[in-house]
Amino acid sequence: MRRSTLGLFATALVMLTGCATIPEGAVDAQALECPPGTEGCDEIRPVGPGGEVEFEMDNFWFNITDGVAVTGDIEVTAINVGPAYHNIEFLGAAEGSTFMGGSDGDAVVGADGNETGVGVAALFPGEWTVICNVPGHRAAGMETTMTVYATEEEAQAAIEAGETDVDRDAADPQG
Ligand SMILES: [Cu+2]
Repeated sequence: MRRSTLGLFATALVMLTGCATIPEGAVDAQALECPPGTEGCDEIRPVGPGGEVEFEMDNFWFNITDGVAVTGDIEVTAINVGPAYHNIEFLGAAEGSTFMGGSDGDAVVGADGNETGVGVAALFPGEWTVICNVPGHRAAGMETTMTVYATEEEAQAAIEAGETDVDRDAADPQG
């Protein structure tokens, strides 16, 4: 099901001519606005309603517990149900995400043990790899995927079909 959806994105991409730097899956994208007096701005950002997604995390797993993501700025709530610090990075998130920097690098949100954090990930439509980038944690199991839908209609169809990411990993969070 996801594969055929991504095929549609690829078809739409053909219409976006003249922008060689647009990422794969960028159905609806716009360049960042250039500050007055500058030139050469070619950063491309996802445009859309975004949405809200909630993750639970612990040593060493993620589970998406609520929400659905549509392209745009997606509010990401990270509920840490364990004792150790973890963060959430979407590999390839666009400019406009709340990149933490420092030792967290391109993570968009982090949370200490039994705390909750909120960040924003700017994502194009597609299936994204989600990791905790604390050294060793990805290899220990903190890697999952999250689907970002191109439109709210697509997201609604996935909800009605019971095909969203919510609780997908709950039965076997270590898996
Ligand atoms: Cu971690």
